Amino acid sequence: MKVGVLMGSTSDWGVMSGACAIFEQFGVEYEKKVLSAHRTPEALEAYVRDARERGFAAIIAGAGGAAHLAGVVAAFTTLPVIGVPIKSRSLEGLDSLLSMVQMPSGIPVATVGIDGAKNAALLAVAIMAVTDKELKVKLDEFRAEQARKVLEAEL
Ligand code: RP5
Repeated sequence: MKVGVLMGSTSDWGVMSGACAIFEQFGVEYEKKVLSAHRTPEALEAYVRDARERGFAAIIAGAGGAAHLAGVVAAFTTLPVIGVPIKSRSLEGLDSLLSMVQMPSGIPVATVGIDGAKNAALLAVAIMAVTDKELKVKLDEFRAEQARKVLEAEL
């Protein structure tokens, strides 16, 4: 199983690369691609429609401004969709967050915080770890290591 990492523009890569770094750390296969809900709607639909058949477990979608990417992805698939609102130039990402988080009932997008690509990837890992025991062990180790760092922190 793999995860799709979509973004609306190459300008989102600086943030979305954080998700890819998590997948590399966990040894999760992923596919990254730039597709836009507005600039390339037909190509986006084609990509998402057969994502389940191509072995995807979840799709992460990062976009900024009028950030409709994750919602449109969710409209075309019943795979779990995780949205990453990207900090925008004009409104600091509040526009991205609000246009992503309030999905109509029945078409969910799990929206993380502004620029929260790392958490989006960790959520995808958690979804896959429900059935993947090896990944569950890695996730537990990740949490334990994180806790250790907090408890050993010196000021
Ligand atoms: C959105 O518009 C993209 O996801 C990006 O966050 C934002 C700006 O895109 P560019 O104008 O930098 O291509 O579609």
